[in-house]
Amino acid sequence: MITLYGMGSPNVVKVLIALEELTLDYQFERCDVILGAQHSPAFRALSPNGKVPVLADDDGPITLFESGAILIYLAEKAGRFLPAGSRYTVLQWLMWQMGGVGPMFGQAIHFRSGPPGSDYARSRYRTEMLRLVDVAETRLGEARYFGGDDYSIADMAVFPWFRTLARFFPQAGAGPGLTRWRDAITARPAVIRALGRADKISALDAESFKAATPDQLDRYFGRGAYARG
Ligand SMILES: N[C@@H](CCC(=O)N[C@@H](CS)C(=O)NCC(=O)O)C(=O)O
Repeated sequence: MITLYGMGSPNVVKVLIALEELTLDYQFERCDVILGAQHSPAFRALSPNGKVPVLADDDGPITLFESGAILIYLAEKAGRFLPAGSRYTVLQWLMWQMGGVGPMFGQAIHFRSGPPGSDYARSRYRTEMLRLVDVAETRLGEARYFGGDDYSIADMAVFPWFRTLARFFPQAGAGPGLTRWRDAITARPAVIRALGRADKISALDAESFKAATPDQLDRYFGRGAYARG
């Protein structure tokens, strides 16, 4: 049995999409990162990095953190979505997502409306986010999917971040290439199932945000008593 530990965030949604696409048997275990569950010894035993997603597969057995590594593992396990003929192109775009899109979109969203005094950070991350959006638009103007002709784990990695981006920056990512690509992926039955599940998990995350104490929020955001340096 496969267990996915996570929340409703884009890095977890990537793995939900992969599991649904591959029709693998899995269970989902919510880790309430807003209230601090990722700091428990039990979770740290699964992931020394203390972040989600984490995937545990009894077959192996293996326990993995980092969504990109998890996607590669699942694709190789099932023999799908990482075609031999475009393997390195797919991995290139997957790494582009992991090293660029995820961290930069995340920061652009975090700083979009503050905190006060963060004009420099807001402009810096927004600028890099928009540059990455342009790179994606150019790629999808020349290829059907990030890896080329075939839908792959690179698309599964990038898609949830553009979905999240659209909520906060509706004008970004509205070009013809990205729109065609996003519409094609949104229509996939496995993606519909994954997003349905993700939305229910996100509703629980939203409740945790409301229930969180100021101290729990400070810890989650690495600020106040938890700021270092
Ligand atoms: N590069 C990692 C990023 C993981 C990550 O940042 N996870 C966030 C949720 S999307 C998290 O667990 N945050 C909790 C925390 O930072 O304490 C991946 O793609 O798996």
